[in-house]
Amino acid sequence: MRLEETIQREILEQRVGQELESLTQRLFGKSVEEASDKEVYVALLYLVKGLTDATVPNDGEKKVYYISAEFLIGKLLSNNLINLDIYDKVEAVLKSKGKELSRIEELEPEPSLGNGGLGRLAACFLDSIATLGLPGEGIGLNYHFGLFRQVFKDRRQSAEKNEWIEENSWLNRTDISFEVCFGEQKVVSRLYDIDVIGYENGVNKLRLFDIESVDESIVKEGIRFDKGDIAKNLTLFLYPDDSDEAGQLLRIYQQYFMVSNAAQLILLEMKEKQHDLRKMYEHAVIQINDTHPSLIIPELIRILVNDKAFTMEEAIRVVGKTCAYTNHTILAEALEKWPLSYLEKVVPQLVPIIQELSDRVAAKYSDPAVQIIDGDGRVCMAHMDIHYGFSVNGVAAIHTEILKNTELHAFYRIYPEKFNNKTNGITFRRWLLSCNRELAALIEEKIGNGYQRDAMELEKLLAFAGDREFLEKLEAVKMHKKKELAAYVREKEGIALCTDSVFDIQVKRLHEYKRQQMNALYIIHKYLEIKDGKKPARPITFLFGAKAAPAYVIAQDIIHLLLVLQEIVNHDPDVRDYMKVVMVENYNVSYAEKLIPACDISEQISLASKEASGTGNMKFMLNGAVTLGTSDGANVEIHELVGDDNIYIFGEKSEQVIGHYQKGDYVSKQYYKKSPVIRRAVDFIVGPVAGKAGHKENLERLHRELLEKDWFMTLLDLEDYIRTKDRMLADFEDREKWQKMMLVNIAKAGYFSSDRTIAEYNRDIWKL
Ligand code: 26V
Repeated sequence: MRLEETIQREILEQRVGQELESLTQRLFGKSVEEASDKEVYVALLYLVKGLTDATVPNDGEKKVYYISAEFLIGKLLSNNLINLDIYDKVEAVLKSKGKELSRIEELEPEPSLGNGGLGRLAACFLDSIATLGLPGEGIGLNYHFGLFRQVFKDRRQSAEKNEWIEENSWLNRTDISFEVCFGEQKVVSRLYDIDVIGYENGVNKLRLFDIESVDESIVKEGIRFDKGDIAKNLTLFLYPDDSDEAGQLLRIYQQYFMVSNAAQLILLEMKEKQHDLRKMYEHAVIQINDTHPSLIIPELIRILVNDKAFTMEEAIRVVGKTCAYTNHTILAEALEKWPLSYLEKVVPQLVPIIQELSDRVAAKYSDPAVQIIDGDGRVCMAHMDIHYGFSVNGVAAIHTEILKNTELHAFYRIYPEKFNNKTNGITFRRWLLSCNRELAALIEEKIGNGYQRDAMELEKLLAFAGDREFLEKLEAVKMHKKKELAAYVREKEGIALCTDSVFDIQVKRLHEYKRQQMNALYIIHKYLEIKDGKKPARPITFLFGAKAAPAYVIAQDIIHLLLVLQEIVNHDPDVRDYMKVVMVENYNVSYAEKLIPACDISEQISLASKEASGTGNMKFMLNGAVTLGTSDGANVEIHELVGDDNIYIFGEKSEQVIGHYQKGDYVSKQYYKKSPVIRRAVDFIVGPVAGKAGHKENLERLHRELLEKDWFMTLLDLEDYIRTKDRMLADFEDREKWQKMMLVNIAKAGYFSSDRTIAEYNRDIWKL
């Protein structure tokens, strides 16, 4: 057996070598040795595409269509090589020809087709759907520039376009094309596919719609462009600034373009397979990822009634049995409500359908909380999904409970059977096997490779909690990843990190509810302590990565504060040997893959009740970081799994926080007045030291916000946060204790595999 395996591997390696050689010859007339890294990258792209073509597509009687405005897929080369099980072979072949796979991977541009958690989740789900061999595909948009590329200028964020589509890319142009009508105006779409390769399994597709008339040259400096000309701008950017009417209209144009294409594609497949449309739900299930694709419901109903001779009742029944909705946030400002007048302008053909759906609800229920069209004439997209879909799910246990008991309580009373929870997950292929090959190898050495198929097998690691040698090796891997990150940060940001310091990391979208500003106040507190002569036992490195919506003013101010602190702390001779602050530029999936394996302290400090789930928290845990977090989102489930001794939980609980909102009794100034520690940290923002490094306008506005509003209650938990983080830093000095915590966190991460999440979606909702 062993000999057979070795021979097989040698044959494959030889074949990979020959294939690659013939590709570089055919494409560039060069041998692999002669080809440039970029040319080798292109050859690898073709190699993977060839192997994918030879892989069996996952097919079946029923298929899931995961419709989403975002698929934050990240770079694909190394992930695809891993899923095809040829990573090591390719690496070995390249090495023998003087090439470094890791350097070649750097040359792949990262598609930025998502903002954060929601889009990344969709990408993890595609990986798991393919790996579990389920028939399913993602449907979304092919944004030419995606989300903006973040650049820091004068300690502020500015936005540039992110060009990711090259002549040779993972996109495959298809011959599928549809007409999409916006009232009188018609545009023609074009479908591009990206193959999604399952781990040692079949292949599925991510289907991205585009229009050929898009004109990239209309983008002026930064990401500015004429929002009016949709034939030219429709798929240029992801979520263009929607702070004004033109931006909001463009978003509706994008959403309708996405769902009109999706509906036409699904109906085309139904026709090709000769399925009975009246039993559509036996062959198709549509998962609506947040409310961005919600117009699929009225659109399908419209087509069935107008073109397929359905009665309204029949259409509502069939569509209702086909569509399921996932909620990803309880933030009121994030729940989409489009003015009926905007819909009238963009998609007048849908308005009578939406009106009808709304009237039917109004005739049955008088409660204003469950109406589809509200008193201000706005269409509540989530409400349409809940009334006219068959499933509503939250993304972590606590989140689903809050939906049922508070935010969507009125709906839960009408349709208790529709509500269900699906705790999020992450793909271990990307977030362990690919980004931390050293840790994966160490785990395999101890418990074999069964965990790669069944993540729960990671629990076998618990047996080694007393194994000194293993714990030391775990620590050695962490140190190795810290050194790699330090080298990268030095190159990218020009900042030298001390790898013996504690790496404390908060990376995620910038939002007040995530409370990066609370972390900043801790940094100020530490800085002032050091200035007072109180030195920490070991230097601390604070790392941040975050993009902020361009129109979100306070978020911009928080970024400014972090960059100001970076300047002050890293240049103060009294302090810089004890702490460093780094806000990395243009945080994205690729940067996450470098930061997460190197982390000691994982910051998950959202205001309790506000973070639906979080998925970064899971990635950090899997890579042996210890969580410092509130009882929010999936932190609650992490806490239950690892137990009190292996996590640091602080702050008020969600019931208390919800109570504060209901009573309106949180007054930030009271906390400021009561505590000299808080006062000193907060006032530093407008003091002379910060004033010298930063802009008065940003700093004063942020200071005012914290004292006069602080809607996300930063000061509520600040003192507890400082105490808990200090305790954590002290515990870091007990290396054996810390190593054991690392081990327990890795061992208990199996539950957060997206394979488990997808198996649950399939068991309870999709039934494929
Ligand atoms: C959207 C918006 C839109 C405009 C105003 C500000 C704002 C704030 C938040 C959002 C959230 C969009 C939905 C989203 O990304 N939710 C994230 O979904 C993840 C996957 O389920 C989950 O882990 C995160 O907790 C949740 O924030």
